[in-house]
Amino acid sequence: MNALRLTGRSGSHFTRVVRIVAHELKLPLELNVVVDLMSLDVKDYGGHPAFKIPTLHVGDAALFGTDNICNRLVELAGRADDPRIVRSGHLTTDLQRSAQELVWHAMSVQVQLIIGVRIAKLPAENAFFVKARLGLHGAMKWLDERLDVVLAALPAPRDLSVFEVSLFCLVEHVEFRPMVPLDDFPNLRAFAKQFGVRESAQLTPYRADR
Ligand SMILES: N[C@@H](CCC(=O)N[C@@H](CS)C(=O)NCC(=O)O)C(=O)O
Repeated sequence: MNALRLTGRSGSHFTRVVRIVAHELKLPLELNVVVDLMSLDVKDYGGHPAFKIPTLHVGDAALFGTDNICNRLVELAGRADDPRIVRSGHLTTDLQRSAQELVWHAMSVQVQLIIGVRIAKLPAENAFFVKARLGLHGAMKWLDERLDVVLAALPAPRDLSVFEVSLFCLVEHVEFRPMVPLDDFPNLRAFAKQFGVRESAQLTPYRADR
């Protein structure tokens, strides 16, 4: 199979979710790097009209949204009916669904803080960012306190769950771009350490693209 193309960045946690899932599914994926996140040219984002990454390119089509892309990769790998691949839509309890929502939310807050404070140099003490950072901490604390129950309720045996991949990418990203103290979340830390031994995780470390 020809390599699929993904527009993204090595330092982007949403991009990494897709890269890990592709690797776990044994789908070759080539990364087209967005060099300047402040670019206002849609072409630089692989055609994403909202200037976001990642974008997956399948033939002439472009697919937006990390969760959508994960679903598409599972289809492309011919494993859409495989119960060992647990996608976000397979979560059955309110607790699991809330957990997945908080992971996506926390990842989005990190993006707000990076674009707003780190790149656009807006004041970190602005009420918008103060609330965002507190919300990020709250979401991660919630996840930390319930992690065991959420993981125990995931379908098993499984090869992969999008929940675990996204949680891993979130936790390691907080280490890469510190915004809240990771020491406050010992269970998330332990989980990331365990997940991080996977080849797919080792092959996709966060780094700044030049
Ligand atoms: N809902 C999108 C969110 C993607 C997202 O926020 N990506 C970040 C990079 S990790 C981004 O595009 N940042 C640039 C910006 O927001 O201007 C998805 O699921 O793919």
